[in-house]
Parts: sequence; C-alpha cells; structure tokens
Amino acid sequence: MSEAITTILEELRTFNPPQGHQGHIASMEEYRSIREQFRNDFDSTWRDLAREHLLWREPFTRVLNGDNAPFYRWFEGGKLNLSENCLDRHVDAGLGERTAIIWESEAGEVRNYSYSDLLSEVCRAANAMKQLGIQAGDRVIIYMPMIVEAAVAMLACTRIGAVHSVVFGAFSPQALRDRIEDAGAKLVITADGGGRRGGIHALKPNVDEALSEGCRSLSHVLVVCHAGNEVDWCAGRDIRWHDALKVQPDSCEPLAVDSEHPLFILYTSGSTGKPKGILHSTAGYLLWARLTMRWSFDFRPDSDLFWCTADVGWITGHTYSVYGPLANGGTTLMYEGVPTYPDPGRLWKICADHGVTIFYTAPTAIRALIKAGDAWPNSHDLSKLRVLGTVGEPINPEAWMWYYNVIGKGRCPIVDTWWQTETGGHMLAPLPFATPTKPGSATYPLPGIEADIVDDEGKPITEGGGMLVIRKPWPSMLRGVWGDDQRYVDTYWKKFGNRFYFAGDGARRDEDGYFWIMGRVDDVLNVSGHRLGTMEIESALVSHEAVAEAAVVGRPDEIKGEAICAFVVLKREADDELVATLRNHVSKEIGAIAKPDDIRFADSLPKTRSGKIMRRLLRDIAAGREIISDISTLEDQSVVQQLQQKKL
Ligand code: 6R9
Repeated sequence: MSEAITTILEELRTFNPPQGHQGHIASMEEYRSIREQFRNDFDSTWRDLAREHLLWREPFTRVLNGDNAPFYRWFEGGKLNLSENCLDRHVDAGLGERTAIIWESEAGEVRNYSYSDLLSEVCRAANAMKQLGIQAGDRVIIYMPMIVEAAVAMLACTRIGAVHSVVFGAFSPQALRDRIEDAGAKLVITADGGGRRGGIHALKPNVDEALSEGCRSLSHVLVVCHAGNEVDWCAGRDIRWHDALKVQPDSCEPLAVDSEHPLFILYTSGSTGKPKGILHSTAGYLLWARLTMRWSFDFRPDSDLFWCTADVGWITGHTYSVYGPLANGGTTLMYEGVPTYPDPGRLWKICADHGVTIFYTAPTAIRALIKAGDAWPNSHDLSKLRVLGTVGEPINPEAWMWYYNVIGKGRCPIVDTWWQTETGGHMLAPLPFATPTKPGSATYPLPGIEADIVDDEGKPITEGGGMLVIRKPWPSMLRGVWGDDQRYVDTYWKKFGNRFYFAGDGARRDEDGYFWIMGRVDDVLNVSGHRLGTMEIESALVSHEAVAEAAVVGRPDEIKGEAICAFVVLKREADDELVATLRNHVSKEIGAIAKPDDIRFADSLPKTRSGKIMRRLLRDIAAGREIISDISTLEDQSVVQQLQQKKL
C-alpha cells in the first residue's frame, strides 16, 4: 500500500462548508431530498432536468432506454445541437458581449473572446470543414496546443455533427497514427507548434510523421499557424486554418442531431491492449457537463471566472475547460504553457491577474507547488478564489491541507472530484456549500449517481474496502468503445453480470458513509494524474530490438503519485546507453509521460509455475520494500535477488 493511501486511511479531520453563501444545492437536507427524488422517480427527475437545462430542437420522448443494456440510450427522440447550446443560446439571451474564453500564453499575451466572437469563429470553422467535405458522423482528430482554436475546432465539429477526437499534444507520432487509424479520421486539425517552457513544442512535424506511410481515411490537415516554427507543407493535403476560415461566412446553421448522436471519442489506457476509444454522445454528456458545473463547483456564470488547468487532450479539459463552462454561459480561462514557467508562482499570478474565482487542478501539480514553497502563492492576491477543485488521483491529506490553508486561506471549500474519461463528468464530489469535507475523501455521490462499494460477488460493503461500482446508468456515461462493442461489455459490465458499471478503482467507505478512493485495482498506472496501461508500456519496450520481455509496475512517487518502473529481460548484453535508449524508445512509441523512471535488467522475470508474472512482488521490489509476497511458487528464486541488486 502506498504511503499516500496509508495516511488517507488514518485521516479523521472534518471541515464544515463556509457559512454565509447559499450554494446551488444549499444543504445536506436538500442533497438528501434530491437523492430521494431520484430514487423514487428516476426517469421523471432526469426528464425535468434535461428539459430545464438544455435547449432542444425537438423534445425527447423517452428518458432512458435499457432494452439493449448495457448499451443504454438517453433522451431518445430528442434533437439538439451542442454548439447552439454553448453559444447561440447565450448570444440570443443578450450575453453576446460576455467573455466566453480568456486565453493567456506562456509569454504573457492575453486574448479575450466574447460569446459573439466565439460563435462567429466556430461558424467559420464549421463552414471550412464542410467545404473540405466533412459531414455528420465523420471523425476529426484535433492535435493542438492549449489555444482558443482547439476549443473552436471542437465546437465547430459539434455544429455540423462531426465527431472529434482530441489527441494530447505530447503524444508521439506513433500514438497519433494509431488514433487516426482507429478512428478512421478524415481530417486532422493541428498547429505548427505550441509555446512550452520558453521554447516551442512542435506539433505539425509529428502529424507529418504519423501520416508518412499514408492513411486511407484521411484527406486533409488544417494547420493553425501559431508558434511560428518552420514546417513542411504537403501540397493538396495541408491547408492553413486562417486561410480556410477567412473566406467563410460567419454564420452556419447548427445541425440538429439525435440525442444519442456520437459527440466525441477520447482514447484512454486500459489494462490490456491498445488504448480504447471512449465514445460519448450528445445530450446526456452536455446535460451532465452543465449540471456538475453548478452542483460541484457552485458555478455562477454571471460572476465567476473558472479556471481548469487541464489540457483539452484529457477528459477534464473537455468537460471543465470547454463544455461545462460554456454550456452555462460563463467565462473559462485557458493557459498555454507550463505551470512553473517562468517561476513556480505562475498559476497564482494568473489567478491574481484575472481574478479567478474557481480553480481546478490535479494533486500532482499541488504537490510540485508545495515543494516550491509558500512564498510563491503568498506573494499574489488570491482573495477572489472561492472554490478549489482537485481531480485525477487520490489527494494525500498533506496536499489537501496545504491547498486549503495556503491557497484557500481556510475560506474555500476543497472539492475533490472522482470521475473518469468513461463517466463524462463528476461522479463523487462534495457540494462546496453543503458537504462537510474530509482531507482525501471525494465524500459522496452526486445526486442521480448510484455509486456503491461492493465485494467480488457484487454484494454491498457498508464499511471497509471493496470495488467501486455505479449501479444505475447516468446520462453522461460512455456509450461504448469505438469499434469494439465486446471490449465495452468485457471491461465495464461483465465483472458483475451486466448489472452495474465497474469503474476499475478500489474504494473504502467510512463510518459516516464517505467514499475514499484507493486507486486502480487493475494494471493501470496513474502517473501525474494520467492513465497509462502497464501493457502499453510493456509492448512499447518489447518492440525494441534489444528487449526480449518486459514487465512494468508502479511505485509510489512523492510528486507524480506513481512512477513507472520497468523490469527488462534483454536479448543481448546491455551497453551504457541502453537505459537512455529504451526510455527514449518508449517516449517515441507513446509519449514522454510514459518514459520509465527506473529500468532494471534481469536474466528472467519472476513468474509463477503457471507462467504469470508476479506483479505484486515486482511492486515491492520497485518500491524498495521488504518482500512479503509468497515467493514459494516462483520458478527461479535467484531472480529476486538479481532484480533487487540491479538498480540502474
Ligand atoms: C477525470 C480523470 C480516471 C482515474 C480513475 C481514478 C483516478 C480520478 C480521482 C481519482 C482518486 C480522485 N481518479 N479522480 N482517484 N480521487 N478525485 O482523471 O479521468 O484520466 O480517465 O482517469 O483517475 O483511478 O479511475 P481519467
């Protein structure tokens, strides 16, 4: 068990919500009564929320269709357009001049986009895409830095019913190629590069490399000229974004699509095989993006400035940098750059300069900033902050307390939100002005979410640890794994006989019913809040000519949560450069975040007699812990000693 989890288990402090402000959900009584309402009348509660919160072109006729479970369908018969809900709706309500997005570059340039500006830009982009032959249902890959054009591209897809798939800019050409091919994308939207740590992180060359062997489905690449780095040009295929948009009219009729029309695919790591394309659909996702902004963050579109530091390449960036704030007609901030550039005070400076009121980040960032010292936040005016959120991994109580005291000055509730790419939006989270919080606990399920903790047979566990499941479908749930229905059923539903959704996380419930997330129960690592499958890294390693076999495990890391430790059996003698070579090889195959922190060589891997790699043993070795696993079934006992010694 990692240190973070041990301290979480011993945590007893409770913090009451701040007084004097009425939240969207104002008290625990109100919370309980909404939950009751869902329990008593599930369908009509969702029906009323969907009618109240979304702008429909045609009303839906059925709330939830579970006839083909676990392939659930929500709000059938309804038609709507997502970009219309996020843009036109607010412009039509007279909010056209309100700032939709504030963007700041690493160099300090600031741009404001009003709702009217954003709508025009989205229409131009949608028209340009139409002219390139993109139609409803076609897939579009977005491989961009954190610039407004990334949000414009996403919204433009939704305007014409195209399905976007955003690929994180730090992913390698190989990872990009896999995603372009798996999605069968017709168009890639990218930029020459993005600003990073005072330099430029080139993107377009990666697209060129990804497409170097051709790609049947793809016809064009739209390139935003942003960073100014020199790029090659493939005539006939590559088109400048600005050239394509400037000749287009700034209006484009939004296409009313079915509630269940696919909205986006987002690739995420699983415990086996290649990353899977998590598929989300339109109405349910949008409803939950809008509602959770209000419930978990108490978002007030007319007065709040919301900043989620996540890149749009992750689900958090989708739901809480772009869709959630815009669905509510509020203002969202985007920052293109690293949090510690030019110094560790950068995030706090941005909060102070713009008057951020709700701030949402990951524990790994908090831990890194704690190390930099309190002087950084203390030298900026953080008095506008009123709610602080965290996401991505368990937050250790020390980091929670620092966030609460040093950043929030004891005034701001900490909202620890547990959710996943698959869930589309928050599942467990405190209501900032109602729920008493405990450092390290995501507290309770949000209204409408029937989360539970069960044992291996699916029996509920009232106190203690087990597996986190969700008993009832919810509107923003994934609709499938792109192109692989079986994998959807096998990964999320089969474990409990298709009865409830299996999240892949372990959790514990305390005597007050609070949920405490204990981390993954499968072979998925959480490195700085990013999900990586051990299998993925292992396959990357064995694709190198020198590697015969590899096993990857996580070990606790103070900043990153988990570090990557690889055990490698070689086909030939190791040379001095091999560790660096293999690290770079993994980076090339997957991306820099997947680079192993430690690589250890051995003559063989510890396996049981039935041939299973003893991962628990490897985890102990990686962490430098005393070996408590039973190694009596180990075929070759000397391997253990070898692995313990050979730390490189
Ligand atoms: C939103 C996001 C999902 C996995 C999830 C869990 C971990 C996320 C957490 C958390 C403890 C939290 N996780 N939030 N663990 N406390 N508040 O991160 O999506 O990238 O798909 O990762 O992250 O293990 O299963 P995703």
